[in-house]
Amino acid sequence: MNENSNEEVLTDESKAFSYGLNIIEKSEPLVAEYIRGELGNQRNQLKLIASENYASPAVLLAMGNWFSDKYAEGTPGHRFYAGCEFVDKVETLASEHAKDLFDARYAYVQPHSGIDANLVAFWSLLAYRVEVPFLEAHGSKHVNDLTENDWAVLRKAFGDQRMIGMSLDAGGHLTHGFRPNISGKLFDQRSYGVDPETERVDYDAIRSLAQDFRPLIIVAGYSAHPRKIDFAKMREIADDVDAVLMVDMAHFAGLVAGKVFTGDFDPIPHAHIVTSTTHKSLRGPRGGIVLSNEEDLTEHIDKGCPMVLGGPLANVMAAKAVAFAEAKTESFRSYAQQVVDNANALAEGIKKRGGRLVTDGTDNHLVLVDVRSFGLTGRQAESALEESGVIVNRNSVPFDPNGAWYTSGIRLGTPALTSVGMNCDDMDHIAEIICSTLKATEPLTTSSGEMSKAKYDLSGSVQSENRTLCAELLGRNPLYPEVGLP
Ligand code: DSN
Repeated sequence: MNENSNEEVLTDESKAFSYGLNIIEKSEPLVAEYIRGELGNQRNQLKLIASENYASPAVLLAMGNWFSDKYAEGTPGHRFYAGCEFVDKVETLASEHAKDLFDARYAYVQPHSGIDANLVAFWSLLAYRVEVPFLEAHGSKHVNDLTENDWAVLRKAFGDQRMIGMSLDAGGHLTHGFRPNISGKLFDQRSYGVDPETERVDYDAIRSLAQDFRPLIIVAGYSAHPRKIDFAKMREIADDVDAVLMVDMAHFAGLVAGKVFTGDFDPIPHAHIVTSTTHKSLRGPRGGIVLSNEEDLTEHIDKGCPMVLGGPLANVMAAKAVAFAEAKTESFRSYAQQVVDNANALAEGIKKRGGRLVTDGTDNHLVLVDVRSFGLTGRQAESALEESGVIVNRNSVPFDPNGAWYTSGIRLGTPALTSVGMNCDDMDHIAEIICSTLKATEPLTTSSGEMSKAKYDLSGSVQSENRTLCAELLGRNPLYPEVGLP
């Protein structure tokens, strides 16, 4: 409040979002209502989804403007549309920031998501390793110059390529060659798991799989593995079998940007190509990027649009430029270190209260709890925690007997709660909320007398105490305090 009057002093952020919502309200009031509702929900939930975060007001606002109206297929200076002066500038700025942030020679900032970034990477690798040599062998410069027969042979050659990636139950991602995703329909894929004892990556096993299977591409990266990966070792394995090393750092890009993962654990100096999302630990807008240090690959990556992407979203590239600028600051480095410290504190807090963790701990932003240690499935744990005000997602654990639907684990991540300022003490309180909820949850029996994998009973008193504790934690660490929307 202003000292000399009763008028409330509104921050720029409050004005921007509240005036924006007033304008939206005039066109479709329900949308304004739903946007307000989403903020309300996010403010009332303890968000531990490892792949989510809270982007800054500057990142959010950079997405909502007239850049959204412009078509700009192509690359800066080489567009298929006229009138791209400022799209060129903003794409170049985002790309320069990304190169600087990650110390990469080349950055492509157009992918709309992680799956798109991976598709750009796959097709640029196929162009470089399969199409270019084929065209050279046939004395052609372009696929349009090939005869129908030669084109059929090349199309088949694309489909004959091999890839290896981390298995889904070990924490890999669908886009790393699994059949429900287009990558699994395109590539002949084999996956590597983790060591059954340590649940960590077994580099010797990967080497022997690579030597037997001779893949074109080795994918490293994960969406649910709580440990760092040694990319120098992965590169040695790739070089040994003349494969390309592709790293999908979507989950831990913020830890690379924040210089928590350096040396052998920084993928950029070791991989031929690196892909990422921009919205997870990196805390930018929803989107993807591709980075590389390989000069020979860049012209193929640049063809991502229109090869596999629709027209670039200039508004999102603008928001990426803002997010990369933010990630270059000292405060982002402190944030990234705190994400990891918080994950470690959360892991220790859960262990000391009787929870079993995959790999017995963490050295990144995520913790994978084997909820069989509480007599539950992942599905039961996820729902019981939601009732207590904690948002997590169920996840397979290595060698999971409960399959991908019910699962035996929950995945917890600290990027979002670290963004609102929570620290290691807060993580210990959260570990207590999680463990007391899970201890107070009992699976129900089905009509045939078996233990249900979905139904459960949660003690009402524990649930309501924990909801109060969550509200207190969120009250001390509010989301977007500068945005004064009710
Ligand atoms: N949905 C993201 C995650 O949760 O890891 C990746 O697809």
